[in-house]
Amino acid sequence: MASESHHTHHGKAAGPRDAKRPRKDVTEEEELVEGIAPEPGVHADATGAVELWSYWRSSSSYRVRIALNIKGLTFYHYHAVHLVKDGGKQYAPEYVELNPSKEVPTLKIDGHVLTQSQAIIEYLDETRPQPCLLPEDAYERAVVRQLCCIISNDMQPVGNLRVLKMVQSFFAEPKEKDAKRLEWAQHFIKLGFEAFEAVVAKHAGKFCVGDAITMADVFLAPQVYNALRFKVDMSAYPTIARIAKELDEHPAFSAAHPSRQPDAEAE
Ligand SMILES: N[C@@H](CCC(=O)N[C@@H](CS)C(=O)NCC(=O)O)C(=O)O
Repeated sequence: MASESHHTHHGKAAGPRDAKRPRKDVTEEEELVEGIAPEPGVHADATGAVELWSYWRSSSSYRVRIALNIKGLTFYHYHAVHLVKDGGKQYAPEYVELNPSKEVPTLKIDGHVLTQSQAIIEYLDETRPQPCLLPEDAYERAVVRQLCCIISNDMQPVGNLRVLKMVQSFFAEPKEKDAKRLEWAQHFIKLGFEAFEAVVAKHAGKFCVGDAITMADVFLAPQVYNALRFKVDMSAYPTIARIAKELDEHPAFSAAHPSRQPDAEAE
């Protein structure tokens, strides 16, 4: 099995929305995930179920979970893809058919299978425009995308699991493997956050670009979670730290937090 199936819902009582979910995946393993309450009348997906393949600690999956919550798409099947167990379930042939990059996340929505978190989030924003994750002004949109690129092009790829594993493979001693992995991860997080801080300091209001949540915030929160995992001192990035604290308290972000996912493990 490439993934373990869970489903997400927000109330104990079965409501009309529950009736829309296909029942085939509902097993004893199902778990209740507390999220934000959806707006009355908002349906997860007009054409059927929304399904997310995710790993609790994956920052790219975390981005998509936040975006789904912001869009009120809080009822979806959660398929846990364990990136470490048995060499990584992302390599299982049935999963690779869904996601040829052998990565999470993958989202099934509107009858489409989508991969690449930024493409997924932009699809959600284009098909469900409210609340909007990209500003109306073209320059502000460019700034939002610039911030997203710092995270998704410059930072996350070099800190990805497969890259960290490769770094470790160059060293023989377990202690050295761990030390070099940490050094590598911290180096690129710091480099990226220095750039992000310089840009965001010029554009931030309550959030990264002005006072409304944008895609830049959706990308930032998971990257800060990742930085904290790698013990990066966030006091060097005061604007980022302030916004991250603000985002932590937002229900769409807190419900998407790794610790609140069905496949969360003790840290
Ligand atoms: N550009 C991709 C990156 C996805 C990605 O790297 N996912 C990581 C977890 S955050 C992964 O699945 N890594 C598995 C591996 O390295 O084997 C996206 O934005 O969706």
